[in-house]
Amino acid sequence: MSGLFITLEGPEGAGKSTNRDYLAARLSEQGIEVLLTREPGGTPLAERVRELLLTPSAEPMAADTELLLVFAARAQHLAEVIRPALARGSVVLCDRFTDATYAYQGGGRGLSVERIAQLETFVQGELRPDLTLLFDLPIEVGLARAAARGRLDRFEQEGRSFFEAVRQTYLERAAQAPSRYRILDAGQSLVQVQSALDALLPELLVRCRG
Ligand code: Z5A
Repeated sequence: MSGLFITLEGPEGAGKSTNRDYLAARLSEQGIEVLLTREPGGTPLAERVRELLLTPSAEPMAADTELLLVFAARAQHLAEVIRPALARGSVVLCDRFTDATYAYQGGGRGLSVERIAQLETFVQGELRPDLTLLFDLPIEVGLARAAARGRLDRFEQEGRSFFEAVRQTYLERAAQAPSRYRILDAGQSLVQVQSALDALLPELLVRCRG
């Protein structure tokens, strides 16, 4: 595979989508072919799985069901979108990927890391992100941004301890593999976050062209 796989991660309301679009515009200005996508989702079938995962329901979803749905959507997304784009040499900017599974299903739900790692290998083989931008911010700031948008999805209805575990898992994973992660302070104003992204741009351009 000759493209570059960049993921954006972080807790609720961290600004991943907003900054994914900003980064895509900066890269496109430099003549880089960028494919924007997201998880769960990214294909019609995977978007239907996303609906199942995010829509609150009277029937509680078992944690293992949630984990398998996340990886089912990912298998489709990889086959239909991500692997073909990387094979074409594109830069793929993906809003959440398997780090989110470790953070939400592992940290948040308490599922075994070994089980998640087995599914990761089963679904992805050797494929891992080349670079992950972690948008980190205090939980209350992100939840306030999410709440300002109105109706909360199934995950956003969780309690504070769930989101603290999500945030800690992200930070621990970044500390374990610092060469893959760049941590951005997403609690700052949007202008400040985007100027931190601008500072990363020269490195990103080298890697995109590499
Ligand atoms: N999930 C999972 O459990 N396991 C998995 O493996 C995967 C996902 C892949 C859907 O993800 C859910 O799926 C997610 C985890 C679970 N949990 N939830 N909910 P999602 O990415 O679609 O959902 P999200 O994290 O809730 O997205 P979000 O809240 O839209 O966050 P965001 O993309 O990081 O933020 P945003 O949309 O760019 O910005 C949110 C608002 O804040 C918006 O009004 C912005 O204008 C504003 N904003 C952004 N940045 C700033 C700054 N710096 N200052 C002030 N305001 C800002």
